[in-house]
Amino acid sequence: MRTLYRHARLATMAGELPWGWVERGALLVDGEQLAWVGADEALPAGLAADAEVELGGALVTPGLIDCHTHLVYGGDRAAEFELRLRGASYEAIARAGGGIRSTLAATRHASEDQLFASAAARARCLIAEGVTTIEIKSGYGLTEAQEAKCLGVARRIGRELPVSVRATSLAAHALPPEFEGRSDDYVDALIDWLPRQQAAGLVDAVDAFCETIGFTPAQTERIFTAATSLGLPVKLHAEQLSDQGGAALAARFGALSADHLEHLSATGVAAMAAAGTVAVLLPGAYYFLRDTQPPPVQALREAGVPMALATDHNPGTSPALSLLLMLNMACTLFRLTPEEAWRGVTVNGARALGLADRGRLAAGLRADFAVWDAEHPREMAYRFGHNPCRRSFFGGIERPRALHP
Ligand code: DI6
Ligand code: FE
Repeated sequence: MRTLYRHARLATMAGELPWGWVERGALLVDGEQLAWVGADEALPAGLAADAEVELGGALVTPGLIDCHTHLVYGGDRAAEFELRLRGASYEAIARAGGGIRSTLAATRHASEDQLFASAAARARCLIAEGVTTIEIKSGYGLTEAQEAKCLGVARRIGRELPVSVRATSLAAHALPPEFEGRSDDYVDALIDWLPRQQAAGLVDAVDAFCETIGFTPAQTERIFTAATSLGLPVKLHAEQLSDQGGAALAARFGALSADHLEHLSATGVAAMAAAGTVAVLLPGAYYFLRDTQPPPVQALREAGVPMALATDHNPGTSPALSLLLMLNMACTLFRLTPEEAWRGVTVNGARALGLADRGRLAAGLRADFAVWDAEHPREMAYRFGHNPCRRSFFGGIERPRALHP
């Protein structure tokens, strides 16, 4: 079945033109894929469609990609937010057993169905904005069974909702209380779980939180050695609160991405550029923690490091459920251009997940796209608190219109 979508204004995010712009464009969808993308009048005569859909000049972009989320967890941290407003720091709360550990307890208590219900509700918020691919990390279970429960919920989101899910094992997120004072033993344990997580089809990549309140570079290196020997790609929470040299370490392992990067050094930038590691910028966490040191965007830009953008949705540092809001924050807080921000949630978001089949509108790629009530995508970087997504297509199939406002 081939369907031709005509009379669209396309921001393909592909090719040489800014935005990959096509003023009067068309998309030919064949099954799950785009069979042809170009100017309306240039459609080759031999490409017959079984059906035609008139888009009436509407703006069409690739489906959005949220390449860094912690969507599966129990409870919330609204009370901790109040504590922080009264002066407690994120690190101090974490050291006192709050923070990630309080979410750990709530997640362990939650059933698989409860976790699925809350995570699916969050995923629907992202889907409403045209998101078609979501990365979901574990990291709030921290035992083999609990981590499997959370990764299983991530997989179930991908099965039951019209969205692609990439599942990342982040067992090295925090030290569980059972391992107090024995962080190396915990690293041994989580390395031992990996082959079984992989055999169960629960994991697409491995991540770690390399930080003074997380895991050391030496521990991260052990985790990465284990992951890469299994053929699993790695990613890293690097240089969020301090410079641990995490990005350079990640680059040495050919990491797909290094994420956060507020405290990234020039050495780290150079290492990422040489390795082709994507910089995933997370303005939601920067904003919510009231950080004052933005990531070195100009240095990343000059070095040609691809920049992606994500919500980092998590209960502690970024309870954001809008990737469109991140477009605005990346521009206002980090000084990305609207086009860079959009590349961050499309083509570079795909690259941060190692997915070559999406993130642009081009022949041969997945037919994941969104239709907007807007003249130009820069409007979505400019406005905030507004969702003009009207329709979206996932693998060539229109998602229920009720999912959109
Ligand atoms: N960095 C973050 O910002 C989140 N995880 C991480 O490694 C915070 C997670 C939390 O506070 O629950
Ligand atoms: Fe994160």
